Amino acid sequence: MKFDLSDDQKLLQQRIGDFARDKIAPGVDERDENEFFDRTLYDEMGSLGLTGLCYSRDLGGSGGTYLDFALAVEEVSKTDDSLASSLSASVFLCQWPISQYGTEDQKQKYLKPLAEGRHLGAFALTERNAGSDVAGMQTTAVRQGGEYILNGGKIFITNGGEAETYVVFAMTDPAKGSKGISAFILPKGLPGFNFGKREKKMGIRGSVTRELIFENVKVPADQLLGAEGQGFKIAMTALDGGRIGVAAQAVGIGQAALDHAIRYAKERVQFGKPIASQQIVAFMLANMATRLEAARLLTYQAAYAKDEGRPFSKEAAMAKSYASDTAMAIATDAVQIFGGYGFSREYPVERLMRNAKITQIYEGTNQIQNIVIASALLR
Ligand code: COS
Repeated sequence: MKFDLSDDQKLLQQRIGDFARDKIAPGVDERDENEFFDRTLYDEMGSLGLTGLCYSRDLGGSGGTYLDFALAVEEVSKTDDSLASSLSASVFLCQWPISQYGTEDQKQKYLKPLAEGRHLGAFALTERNAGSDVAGMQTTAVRQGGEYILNGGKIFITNGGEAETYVVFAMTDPAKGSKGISAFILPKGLPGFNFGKREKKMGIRGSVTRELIFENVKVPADQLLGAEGQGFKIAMTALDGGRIGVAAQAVGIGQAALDHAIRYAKERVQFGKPIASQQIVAFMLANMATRLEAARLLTYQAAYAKDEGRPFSKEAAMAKSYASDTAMAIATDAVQIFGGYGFSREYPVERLMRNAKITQIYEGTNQIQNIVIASALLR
């Protein structure tokens, strides 16, 4: 068993780390404060090849692995997890289902510009009355000749309004429950496809989360993704991959919080010595680092299983659940180590604590992850 990253993977981490230091870090607080998604930074990540890392060269990618991509998400997340969240949602949740279930035409038309980083993608599953319970969705798609007519709406959509391409789920046969869901590719700009409320969020404020509204949207039948009725499976398999991205994002947040806490604990002097010399603080740091390493290993293991073509739903759910709880715990401890300064918005750990929270919630709450893990164990 090998635990080392390859030289290429270390080089990738270094390249992204340099980019993050030079380009991403300078405006991270302002973007959070102003709730600003900086598309130029996303475009630059595309130019660096991050949006196409795990797709083949003929589709605009560089033929890398999902583990490479998880490393990229982690590295971006250390500096700006809002940006990591936009990247991960586009690549795992929009690009991947097109790569897996799309026709050749769909891949050339939609996946290629996404993988090349010229377009941004989104995944539209959640509805007002259908969050954890995906089969409860009320958006409908009714076939009329060569088109489907979509009506309904989606909420909490990462990259909503900013993205050019949306993988959207709708009921084509409501009587069949989860087997009556189908997936569609919707480009931005289709008549009747509009954007509603932009969420004002606790964290990841540098990424956009928005409502989608469908009013008699005419979707050509060749924009059906996969087969009619295959939508639930497409959504679940996309979320399996997406959870590796959330886990990587959480590991990045945890690493950033730990780094800040170590630096501060070595500098901050109380009772005549740095607080890092107080055993109570040193032991907190030790526990934070140990949990983080376990979260990282679970994340890489899930990505590796995906790359090897093995079942990985359980592994991804474990990684997502453990890494997100870990990020929340580490960020909270980092705030504690900073004391009053940790509660101040002048220091980055309060942003990390706010941002960690969403990793326990989106792409399935951690309660849902336990359902996925338990159902795999008991199957
Ligand atoms: N990968 C591939 N197929 C999957 C799948 C996955 N991860 N999860 C479910 N499916 C398939 C099932 O195998 C089943 O197909 P068949 O009937 O052909 O065997 C079909 O989808 C319907 O699944 P169903 O939900 O009826 O039963 P299961 O017992 O397989 O799954 C759980 C139960 C709870 C594990 C599943 O419904 C689930 O993962 N729900 C979580 C939903 C979720 O993540 N919500 C949050 C959304 S956040 S945007």
